Amino acid sequence: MTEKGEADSLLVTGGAGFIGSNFVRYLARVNPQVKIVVLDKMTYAANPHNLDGLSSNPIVIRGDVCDSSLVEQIIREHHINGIIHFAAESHNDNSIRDAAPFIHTNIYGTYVLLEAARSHGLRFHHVSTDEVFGDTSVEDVTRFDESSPYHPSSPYSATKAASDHLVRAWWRTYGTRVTITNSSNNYGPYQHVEKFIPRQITNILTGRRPKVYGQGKDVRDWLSVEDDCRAIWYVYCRGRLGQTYLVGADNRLSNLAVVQMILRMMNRPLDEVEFVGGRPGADRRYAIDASKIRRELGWRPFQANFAKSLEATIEWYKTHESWWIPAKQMTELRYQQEGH
Ligand code: NAD
Ligand code: TDX
Repeated sequence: MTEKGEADSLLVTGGAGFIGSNFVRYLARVNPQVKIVVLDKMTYAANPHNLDGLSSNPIVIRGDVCDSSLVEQIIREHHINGIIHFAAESHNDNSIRDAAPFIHTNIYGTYVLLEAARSHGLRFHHVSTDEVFGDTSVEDVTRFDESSPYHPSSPYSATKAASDHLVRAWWRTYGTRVTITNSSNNYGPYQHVEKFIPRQITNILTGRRPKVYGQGKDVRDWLSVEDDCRAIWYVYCRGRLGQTYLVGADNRLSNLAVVQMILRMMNRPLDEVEFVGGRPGADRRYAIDASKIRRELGWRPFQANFAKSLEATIEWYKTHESWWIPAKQMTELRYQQEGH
């Protein structure tokens, strides 16, 4: 039971993806009595092995969050009383190539789950991103907070912004018990090799050069996935209903600086970087002010030392080749076709 005695049967959408699977692992560790039902479409981004080896095995259902009758059936069958919604198409580059699955899953899928939460009176937590606020210039020193205006740039971030608006509308109109977290860039184990940090580590491990878009000046605010999972759980259990909480650990670094750290940690020369074509409409800088979740819920990052956690992430990819090798070649082929 959580502090409010709510989440003893939890539907975790997207639980076989990167953050979702880390969340299931986290929860199995800190609250093993919570029954977890994972609903995941098992897209290219999922890996069913992400959930292997848990002592309290979650129930894993392969299916689409857009399938309202399946969602209804799961809620009834498993006596679900809360939803934590991770499922999404999550990669900006893919959304630039083809926005359709993003619009379907990220917007329509969120609507289906909100309707289910409304009709069954369920608690609903929506996992969202700092990208809904757009970017700042690289030189800027300001940070986004909960009152920052929405200004998304890519098809991906526009669909996440739309889903956030739906969540707030269900709170205001129907009183559905919602919360939202908007987190900055996560890193850690089980992240797909299409994403920046795992791509560079696995490029080096497979004899490729790290690929940096443009000149590598764009800045991201890195957050360890475990710190994000804990923040999501704090907000689910103790967050004020109808509220948004921003999550970040003040680890802002240019992409080039991160790649150079990885090269150094992997004993490679710094000039091994290959600069490739940038992303159309690329966001320059994200920066998160996480004061609200710190103040209201006592959250703070446990893995605030980015270099140390990056080392651990490199070690994870070194020791989990069989996890990422099957996806690597296809991912690089796709990037090659796009000039990245
Ligand atoms: P991911 O791509 O690794 O995982 C997404 C999961 O959702 C996959 O398992 C996939 O199979 C599943 N999925 C996709 N479409 C589905 C559908 N229609 N029905 C059911 N399942 C479906 O993504 P991630 O990086 O783990 O991100 C999880 C959530 O966190 C997303 O909502 C994303 O927008 C948000 N977020 C991510 C980051 C980040 O840095 N990765 C930062 C902030 C917020
Ligand atoms: O090979 C690369 N080289 C490179 O320079 C890749 C894959 C990316 N980049 C750059 C683009 C970005 O400036 O690195 C930065 C990070 O890129 P991604 O890992 O694709 O992340 P980003 O676009 O910032 O979005 C991520 O954080 C917010 C997640 O993918 C989103 O799901 C989340 O909402």
